[in-house]
Amino acid sequence: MKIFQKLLNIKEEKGAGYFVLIDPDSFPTEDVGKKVNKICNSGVDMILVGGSLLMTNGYNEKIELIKKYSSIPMILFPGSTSQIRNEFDAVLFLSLISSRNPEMIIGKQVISAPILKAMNMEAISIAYMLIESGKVTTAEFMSNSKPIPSNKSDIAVAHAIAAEMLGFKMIYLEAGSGADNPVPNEMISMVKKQVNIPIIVGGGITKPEIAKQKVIAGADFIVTGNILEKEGNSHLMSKFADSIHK
Ligand code: 1GP
Repeated sequence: MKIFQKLLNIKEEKGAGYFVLIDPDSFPTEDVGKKVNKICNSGVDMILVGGSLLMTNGYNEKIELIKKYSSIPMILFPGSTSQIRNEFDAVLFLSLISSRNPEMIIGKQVISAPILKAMNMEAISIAYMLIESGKVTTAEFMSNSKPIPSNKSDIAVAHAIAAEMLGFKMIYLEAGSGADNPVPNEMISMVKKQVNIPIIVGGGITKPEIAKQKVIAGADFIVTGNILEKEGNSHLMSKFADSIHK
């Protein structure tokens, strides 16, 4: 079964799905097994791997190991074309539709699409929107694009309607990794009212109760990354899963 169909099934069965984002820079190679086992035993639906920047060596080895230890799908959340690897079960094929930087909307995609096709890799088209979140995030800086102001839900809604009309499979409302403020509930619910495609919400979600509010507002999938990388926080994972699933 295709990963996109699995995502729809998760949404149907559990009300909403939970993704944990692994930043390959954030842990040493010898910790991969322990980390992945913890994720797979905490009710997480899928693992996302990626990041706007890679600062350490050993990416390829880590991807091989995550795949080896994982019992759930591993999906690429790409920061660049060079992160594409055969081991992934699918790739979130992002177009940064909130940007006016053509490289991030279509340029990178033209370079990576033939590679993904030749690999027979499932590419799930995602209308990716950066939402202003209190400070300049890595995604904003690296993509050289202005985020949508967090109090301008109508702008996000207009982008979302355009994304659905253009045939994107999903929408990703992104506050940016480590954001001070997550995407506002009001913006999520206004987008939800206007489109039928699933909505992923991530960035700055630091508590299970916050994740639950995002789901109540209309998020179909929640992503957490940073918060679980802080020492002693891995126990939060099953709490997040419980608060996201019905
Ligand atoms: C970033 O949405 C993800 O792309 C996760 O963000 O690291 O803040 O949880 P955090």
